[in-house]
Amino acid sequence: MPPQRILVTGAAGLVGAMLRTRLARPDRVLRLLDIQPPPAAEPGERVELRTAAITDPEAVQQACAGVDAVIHLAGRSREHTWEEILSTNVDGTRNVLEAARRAGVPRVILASSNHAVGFLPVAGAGDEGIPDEAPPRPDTYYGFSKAAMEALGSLYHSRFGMDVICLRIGACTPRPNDERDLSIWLSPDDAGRLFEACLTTPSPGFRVVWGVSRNTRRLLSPTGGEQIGYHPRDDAEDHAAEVVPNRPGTEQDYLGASFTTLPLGEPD
Ligand code: 15L
Repeated sequence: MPPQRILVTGAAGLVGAMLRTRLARPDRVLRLLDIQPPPAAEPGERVELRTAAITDPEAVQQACAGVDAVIHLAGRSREHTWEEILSTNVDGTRNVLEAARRAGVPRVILASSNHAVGFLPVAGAGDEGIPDEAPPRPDTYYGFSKAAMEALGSLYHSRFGMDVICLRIGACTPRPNDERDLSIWLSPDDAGRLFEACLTTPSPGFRVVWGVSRNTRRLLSPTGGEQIGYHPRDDAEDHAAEVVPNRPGTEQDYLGASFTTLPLGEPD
């Protein structure tokens, strides 16, 4: 059997680096693409390194050749100018989906964000948590681009039958940094478990799923994750003594917190 081959865009970024070791399997090749050259392969590591921008459709097309699944992490990860957000996050995502379609890649996992729904009131979470598929309420142009990403994923599923899972990631950092993160943290190990579930769950169709750990101060529903076989183990509460208070004056009534008051279109 040939090895499974997975293209990871944005592989040199924070989440990409976390996944590189955690998604490694003896029968799997990770094709790592980034605009910055990804770090060289370790001895025995089954990786293929590609340096290219997702705004280059030909390079993305070449990167999709012979691939079984795409994990799309690349893009601006915070607020930026409208032009840059449209080019990198919206056109870039469309390039990835279109290249995957042309190459016959059956499954694409899209890194969306809590900021696609950043204007959801935290008070409305209830005991069950905010549902995975809550309608878009972006808090920035960045959040808009994540909502657009989800809509593009839905389009490519409906038109072409591709499996597309959009992960609305909370705060994926080595440790929770501030009080807010105690509700929305996604630990590096749980990120590995989540993306592995996305790769292995049978016939997911189109889904929107929260990307969070098993946090005591739960705000977001665990249901969508459970349905794809994601069983998080980490709890931000274990780090509660180390986090800093939320910055005074930042908006905590909404899920997107400080993003809801950032100047729109100003690089953050
Ligand atoms: C995101 O979507 C960003 O990419 C990340 O930098 C964090 O700001 C995170 O959301 C968050 O909400 O903490």
